[in-house]
Amino acid sequence: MRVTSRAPARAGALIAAATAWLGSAAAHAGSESPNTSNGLNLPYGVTGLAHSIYDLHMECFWICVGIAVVVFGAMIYSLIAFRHSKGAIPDKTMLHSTKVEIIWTIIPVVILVVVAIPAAELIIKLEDAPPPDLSIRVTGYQWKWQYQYMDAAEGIDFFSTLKQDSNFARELHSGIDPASIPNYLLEVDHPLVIPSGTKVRLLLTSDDVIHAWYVPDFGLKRSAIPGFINELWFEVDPGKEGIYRGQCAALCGRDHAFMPIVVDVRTPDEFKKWVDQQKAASKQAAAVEPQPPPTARAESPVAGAGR
Ligand SMILES: [Cu+2]
Repeated sequence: MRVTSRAPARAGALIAAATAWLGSAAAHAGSESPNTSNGLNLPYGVTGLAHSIYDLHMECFWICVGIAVVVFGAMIYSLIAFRHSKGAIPDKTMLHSTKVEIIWTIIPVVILVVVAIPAAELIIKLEDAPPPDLSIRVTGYQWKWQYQYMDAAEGIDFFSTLKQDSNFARELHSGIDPASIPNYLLEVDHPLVIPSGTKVRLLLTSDDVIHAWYVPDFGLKRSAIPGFINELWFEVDPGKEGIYRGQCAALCGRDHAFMPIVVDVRTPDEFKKWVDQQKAASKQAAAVEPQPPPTARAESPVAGAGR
């Protein structure tokens, strides 16, 4: 009696949980950015590399589905058709059969080779960076990112840190409901701005511990390691301008969860305008910046030498 009365309640709870999960996935899909994730599968992404990664992932997925159907199909059919109650007698002719052992070694090897060829091609494509149109040096710190532009945007240099409203809300006993903060823990003060339809190369390093720069919609994740420069490149499809979000993906210390990545993808024209604005603003700031008094400048090398 007990079992039968509890079962529907448990099933109801499971259905409710599944509905809530699907609901959150749908809400995620409908968020403000052109984020291509539906919360259930890999995002299709907005770069050629991300599309290739997605296609390979789906190819492997369908191979796995095919294997599962064949293996479980054979198992379930055998269990039913040759069950003991039907008077089935075990067939011992296949025990230690060399022929069978060769077959079940060769078939998985062929499947692995079929998967390994496109996987190797894709890895080469990921690593083989074409000459970039724009390079940006990215440095990870506990717990923020620094973006230093090169090439046509040379001189633009800023830090990207967690936005203040998220930072206040995350404090213990802050009294602020995190649900009231838009993009809670996924918003920064200064996003990385890049142009679409342009080959962008990031040169990743770190000033303290290992961090990792990860934006799922670009299909990319790479470690930022002190003393090393890692490279990654991408080209966002034209027409896919918008805000893309990611996070540091290497456990880098106490505030690891609080160094999100926000990329603002603009059209090449809008990006050029932004670069001009940034350059004009930094020129203005340099003109206004007070110069240190001459005595302080003369004294500092002496003070440094004495230490
Ligand atoms: Cu980090």
